[in-house]
Amino acid sequence: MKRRNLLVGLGATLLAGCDKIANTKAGSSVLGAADSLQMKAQRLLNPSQELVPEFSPKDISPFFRGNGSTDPTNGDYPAHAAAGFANWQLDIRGLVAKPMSLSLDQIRALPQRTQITRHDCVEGWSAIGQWTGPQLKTILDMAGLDPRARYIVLRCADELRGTPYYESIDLNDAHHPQTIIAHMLNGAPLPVRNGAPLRLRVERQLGYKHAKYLTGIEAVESLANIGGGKGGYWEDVAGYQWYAGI
Ligand SMILES: Nc1nc2c(c(=O)[nH]1)N[C@H]1C(S)=C(S)[C@@H](COP(=O)(O)O)O[C@H]1N2
Ligand SMILES: [Mo]
Repeated sequence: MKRRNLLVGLGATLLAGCDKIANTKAGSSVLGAADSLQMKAQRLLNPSQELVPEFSPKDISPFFRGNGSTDPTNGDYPAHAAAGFANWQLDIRGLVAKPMSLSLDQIRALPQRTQITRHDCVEGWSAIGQWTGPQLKTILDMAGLDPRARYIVLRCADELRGTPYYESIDLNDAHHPQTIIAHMLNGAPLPVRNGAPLRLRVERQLGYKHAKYLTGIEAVESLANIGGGKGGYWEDVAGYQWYAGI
């Protein structure tokens, strides 16, 4: 409990500083939104985009453990891993004006964000890691969200008990400044254990929302036709809550 209080206290101190940045960014992105589709999509969002605590390099966990799938053996994944993920593509599809498929080079060429955050898994462990990648918002802005879009579905390459892993978040989390498509952990390409070559970081949510081995990002109006209709693998098979905010 002592450690927890310390972390909460530290978080509050950091937030005071980070808020200013968040406000500036939100302000400038609203002013810069010339595209009317974007404007309509953004009006649906909760304006509060406070940042979660970020830590310093000395806080980074010496080992960021893997959980769930840690070495996918299904489909093309082993061949991609053997090729160093040189031919990996991330598809942006669904309710977007311009569906697209991005290579890792294209993803690395976008503006990048690096953040040191704490990951909390419902199974009772936490780890602090430094993640780098473009904001999901940058990619969604490139593709142009349709005003009907209400959720972003994350499609993954791995399977658990024969079912591909999937997750979903609302547009508020999708546009949050700390929601990134990470391709690096602690300054190196993502290890296979932690979701190589791409994984979601959605820092206001519990571990199972942070989809690894990303192959697709799909904008949808409803989650009814995704998997069992509850919005994610664990939501569908084990009744985990869809909104896993922390
Ligand atoms: N594709 C995919 N993403 C996933 C999982 C998984 O099994 N497959 N497990 C989830 C769970 S429960 C947690 S806690 C984190 C673990 O991330 P890590 O392996 O980097 O620790 O990934 C999440 N994302
Ligand atoms: Mo987890």
